[in-house]
Amino acid sequence: MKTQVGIIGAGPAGLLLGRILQSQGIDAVVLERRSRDYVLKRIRAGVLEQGTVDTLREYGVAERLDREGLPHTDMKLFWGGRRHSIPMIDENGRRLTTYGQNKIVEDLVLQREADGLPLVFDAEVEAIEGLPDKPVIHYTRNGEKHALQCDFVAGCDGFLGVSRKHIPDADAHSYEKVFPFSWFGLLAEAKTSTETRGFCHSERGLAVSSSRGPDVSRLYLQVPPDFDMATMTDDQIWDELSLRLANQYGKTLNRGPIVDKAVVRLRGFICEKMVHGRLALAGDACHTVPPSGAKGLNLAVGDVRLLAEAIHALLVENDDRKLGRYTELALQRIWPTVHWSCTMSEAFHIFPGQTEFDTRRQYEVLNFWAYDAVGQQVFRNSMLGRPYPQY
Ligand code: RFL
Repeated sequence: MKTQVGIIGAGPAGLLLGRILQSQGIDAVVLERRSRDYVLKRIRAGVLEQGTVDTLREYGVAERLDREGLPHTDMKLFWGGRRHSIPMIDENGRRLTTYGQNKIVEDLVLQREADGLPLVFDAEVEAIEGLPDKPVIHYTRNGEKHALQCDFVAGCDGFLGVSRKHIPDADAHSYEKVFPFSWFGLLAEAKTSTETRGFCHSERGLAVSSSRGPDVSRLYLQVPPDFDMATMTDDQIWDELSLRLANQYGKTLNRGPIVDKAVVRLRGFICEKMVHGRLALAGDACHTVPPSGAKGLNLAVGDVRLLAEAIHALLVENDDRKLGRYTELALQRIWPTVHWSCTMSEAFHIFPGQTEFDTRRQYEVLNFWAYDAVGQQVFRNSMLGRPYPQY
């Protein structure tokens, strides 16, 4: 088999890249190790920057997002027994929109299938041979081995993927910080009350409540790093959420069946070497952010926009200058965004051995964001996202 661009991974990065390349008349094959059903049901991100929404519109995959996305113009932060609201719309009308990553993935998968373009599920990529110039992707599907010859390979296979391993010295160019706690992510069939929605600093640990639709809540609890979710019943989960998010504010959480649970370790990670010959990384394959900034998906979209332009220049115009600048430009967005996500993590979580002094310092950071004009701008602009770098 042969194609112009072999895309490893059918997450938001790989699928969106496929869509942009299609609009540029470039052929691609998307290979995904998981089943179709698993990919469509995977619950993850949901807070979209305006740039992400605009990009999905630009490439014609925002029809349902425009119908079902929930735009918000402020963000609620809770700490020290009070709720605080920070305006979240800027002078250009940019704001955040909540729309599940699983829906974005589904929209892109359905579009790709409707267009009759190759998207192979259950295809586990094992190696990329022939780098730097003549890449061949080797993958296994239903026990059979396949080889895909490519003019270019895009590694969009997430933090645990294989692509990064094919970048020489990737480890030597990588930076990582692992936080001493995890997030317990929950999806519940329960209406999210506007009175309990927001980011909460609690002495029991962070809690987050957000809405994913009229009758669906997305909730998170800070838990110990080695937390075993089997140790908590659903009633205990709701009790803990209530203690952190509602009780001390005189509010009540709407409860309902919990339909999805996952534990994720918080880490910041950046691999600064994103290109090797005709292989380039995008999205979580080259950076991971703690979810407290709600940035991972949004960063992936920024990478893919740049990468698609570089691939077009290389394959259509035989010009490799954009690819040569891809890493530098992507990093201009990645580092500040990783910094912001880590800053949010540091402000909202209870750290092992935390003292009252540490908590008061966190309150000062939160006060600055909520009540200082400069702080409000820092918070708003960081949440709304940085502009996309241009070649
Ligand atoms: P993904 O989504 O991990 O997709 C990678 C795909 O590659 C496949 N794959 C392979 N395929 C073939 N062969 C192999 N050898 C392969 N190895 C891996 C995988 O099966 C998978 O399908 O990476 P991508 O596309 O870069 O997208 C990144 C985003 O998924 C991620 O950054 C966000 O989900 C992060 N994130 C959030 N981001 C936001 O922008 N806003 C949020 O509110 C937000 N909340 C979150 C989050 C991530 C979370 N978890 C679970 C990590 C909340 C959570 C809890």
